[in-house]
Amino acid sequence: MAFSDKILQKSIDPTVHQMLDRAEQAGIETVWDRYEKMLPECGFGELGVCCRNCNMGPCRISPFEDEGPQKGICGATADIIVARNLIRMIAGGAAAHSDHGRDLAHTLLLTAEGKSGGYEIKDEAKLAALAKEYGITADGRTKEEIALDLAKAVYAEFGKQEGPLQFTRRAPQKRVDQWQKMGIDPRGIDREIVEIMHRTHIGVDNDPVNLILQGLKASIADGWGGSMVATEISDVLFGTPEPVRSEANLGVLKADHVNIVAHGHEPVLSEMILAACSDPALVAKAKGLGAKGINLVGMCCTGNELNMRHGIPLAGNFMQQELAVITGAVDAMIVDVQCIMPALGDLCECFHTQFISTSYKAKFPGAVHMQFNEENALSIAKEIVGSAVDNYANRVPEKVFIPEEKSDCMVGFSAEAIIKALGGTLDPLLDAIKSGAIKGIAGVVGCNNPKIKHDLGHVGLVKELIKNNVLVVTTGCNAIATAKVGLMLPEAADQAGDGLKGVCQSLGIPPVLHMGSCVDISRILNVCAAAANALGVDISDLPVAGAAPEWMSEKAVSIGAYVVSSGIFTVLGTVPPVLGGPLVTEVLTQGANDVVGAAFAVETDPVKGAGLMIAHMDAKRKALGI
Ligand code: CUV
Ligand code: SF4
Repeated sequence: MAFSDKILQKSIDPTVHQMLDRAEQAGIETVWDRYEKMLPECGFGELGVCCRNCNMGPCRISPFEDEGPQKGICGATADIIVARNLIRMIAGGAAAHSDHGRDLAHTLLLTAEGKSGGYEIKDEAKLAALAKEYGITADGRTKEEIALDLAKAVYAEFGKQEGPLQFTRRAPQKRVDQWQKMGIDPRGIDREIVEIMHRTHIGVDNDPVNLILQGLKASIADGWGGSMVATEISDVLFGTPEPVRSEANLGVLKADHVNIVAHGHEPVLSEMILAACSDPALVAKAKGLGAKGINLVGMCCTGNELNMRHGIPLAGNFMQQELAVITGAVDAMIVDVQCIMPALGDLCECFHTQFISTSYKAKFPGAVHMQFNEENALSIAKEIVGSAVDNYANRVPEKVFIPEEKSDCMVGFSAEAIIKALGGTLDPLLDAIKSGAIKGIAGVVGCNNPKIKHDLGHVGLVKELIKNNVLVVTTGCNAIATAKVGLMLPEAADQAGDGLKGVCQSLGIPPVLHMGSCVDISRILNVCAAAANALGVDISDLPVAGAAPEWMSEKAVSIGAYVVSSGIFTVLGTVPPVLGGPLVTEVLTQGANDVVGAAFAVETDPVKGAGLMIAHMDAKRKALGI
């Protein structure tokens, strides 16, 4: 099939070309069309100089020094406005991740009390390790008793008035000392987020640097707090991921099966949907309607959670959520929270797809709401899946077109699984770094964004890194992008430089390791902390770097902030709305080095972005004398 240049330039993924062509023929709009209609995007917003924090405004600062307003009505300068807006983005992102973490703590609590409907404690070793970390005695107690104490302790982290957050103490002592010196060692997770909202209210904090420090503090409460809670408690309840084979891309949909897409973030829902999909009565019902079975696939981070733990196929990343519906083969799109486009409502009306929302926190126009709760989790999940199965009868075969493309992948590299693959300690990895076989480790993460050719940022950057012997660890939509192009196969070692190739071949691992969903960036922090502790240095001394080549969400802003606060140089592939504040821009790209030993860079070209990361690793290697 030949596609127009207009379509080809939107993505590197052939399934996207096919679906966009279909959409065009059917006169259906997608995120790319809406993006084009939005152009030119608001220049004030792009620069971050628009303020709506009080009703004397809205105010916007002129980008020209000798023309137009240079201060808001209250007197706020461009830097004040930019800093306030930026840390409000961090508050939004940290709140999203941490509320996800809180939901997991809640599920653990109910499970320990015997009140949850269908959950159990799957990873007792992790439960014991976490209990020890929190000073909870395990001797002679049942797993439920231990879990109850742990759930209460973890729950308390959110509303704690004074610090510290327990998991922050996994960071090297030098890092913690520096956070304390700068006043950014966080207290309760909720408290830091609330303090951002307070300090950005009109007439409170009007010092851009002071504002940014609070942003970093809240972001640390996300990365080493809320997100880490989400990851660790998910592992206790659902199992710590281990290497497993799977598949990725829209080709995982099956024409002769009931197709259910689980989209969103929290495994609390998706784990139960998975359990319901193998319910014999529901499978029989699907067969009774002429389907061969029920095919559950994942989208975005909930997809990553299912993929890492169970090898459930990944249908696609953020920019493919509408495209899945456009195949005409999706009988239900089941969502919970985060990164779910409200556009899905109207779109599903053009097809038979049932759009099912499940969280009281996230309702959508055009969706059927089936409220999920932990107490009756399995029975509600069965109802939801039952509804999807019923809807198979409404599928219009002439409207079905499923692209063939999909790739195999090997996923499930939790920190524990990586250490196991290395033979029980991090030493072989550290030795490979010392010898130079591996130049360093890059965490490449984050969303898709129509501002960048879909997946080009992700794949272009990752390919350049592995070619230069950089081991890549990944989460989120980058993980899905790299899985789709086969970079998560051991055979992809062929695309790596000789040193990395040798290491991957001897261990039988891919050069790109899937570490999970966005909250699982906490797994990357844990690996970095363990490596730094093993070498007796700070994280900022390691030859490591981060990148978010196609980021778009507020969560990504919080992630970037905590990764930099953890001492890791980070490259952003889309421009953050800060350039209207020269001081803020300087602090983020330079000054942060003096505060947390790392800073941001912005580079929209993926190959050049990789180059910045490699140069950073070379400099860190030199400083370490390796
Ligand atoms: Ni939470 S935050 S688009 S699904 S990575 Fe994907 Fe990941 Fe960004 Fe959202
Ligand atoms: Fe304008 Fe200041 Fe009000 Fe913002 S807080 S809208 S800059 S007056």
